[in-house]
Amino acid sequence: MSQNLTIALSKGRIFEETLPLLAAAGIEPAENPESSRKLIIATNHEHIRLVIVRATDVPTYVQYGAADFGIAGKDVLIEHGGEGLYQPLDLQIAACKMMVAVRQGFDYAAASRAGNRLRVATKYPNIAAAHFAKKGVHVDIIKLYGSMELAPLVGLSDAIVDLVSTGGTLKANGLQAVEHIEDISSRLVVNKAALKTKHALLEPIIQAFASAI
Ligand code: PRT
Ligand code: MG
Repeated sequence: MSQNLTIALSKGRIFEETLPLLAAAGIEPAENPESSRKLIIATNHEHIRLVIVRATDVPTYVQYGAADFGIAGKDVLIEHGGEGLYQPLDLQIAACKMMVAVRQGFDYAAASRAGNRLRVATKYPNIAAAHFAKKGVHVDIIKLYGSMELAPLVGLSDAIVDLVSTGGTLKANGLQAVEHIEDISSRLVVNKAALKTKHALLEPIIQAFASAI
């Protein structure tokens, strides 16, 4: 019986930075998801296909076995919890930093003293809560789904917890990074059951990725 492989990827930077890794494993997508509206993309291998999902949904597809493996940011994996996922490789792609940022001129040192209460807007409530708990700072976490940079500008929060790569977005919005939480990059995530049942198919791909990093 010939087995099929399904790979979950998100559009944008992860897809772009994964292409060379796929190429190293001899896998070429038949279409570009940026220009195609298809959510299932064939490859040059009849038994290998890609599914295009939101970055935050990649661990879920892999956890439930709807995809055999995928690529997800460490930010997304920490928030998801990693249940049912084997994480064999840090692919060192889509690198950035999880940071605390505030309005320029805001006295973060005073506002974040142990015992104080800080309002923090973020897409990453688990990461933010763990970070401030470790510092002994009480926080009210406000969950957002995007454009975190706006929150301190309109008085929704004192601070944000967000990803920073060039720093351009913070700067353009009069914000500054004040604390480093975590270095972030993307990981290969494999469904734990598939790792056993499809080992012969998966192993060479994992090896090819590992040597291409
Ligand atoms: O966009 P969508 O809501 O669908 O989902 P997403 O934003 O989670 O997906 P995507 O494709 O934007 O990001 C996928 C993964 O890329 C994330 O999970 C991270 O692991 C990683 N990554 C690397 C980043 C960045 N760098 C990054 N800079 N994800 C987001 N950003 C955003 C950041 O949130 C901020 O708004 O870019 C802005 C800051 O960039 P600079 O360069 O201005 O500092
Ligand atoms: Mg995005």
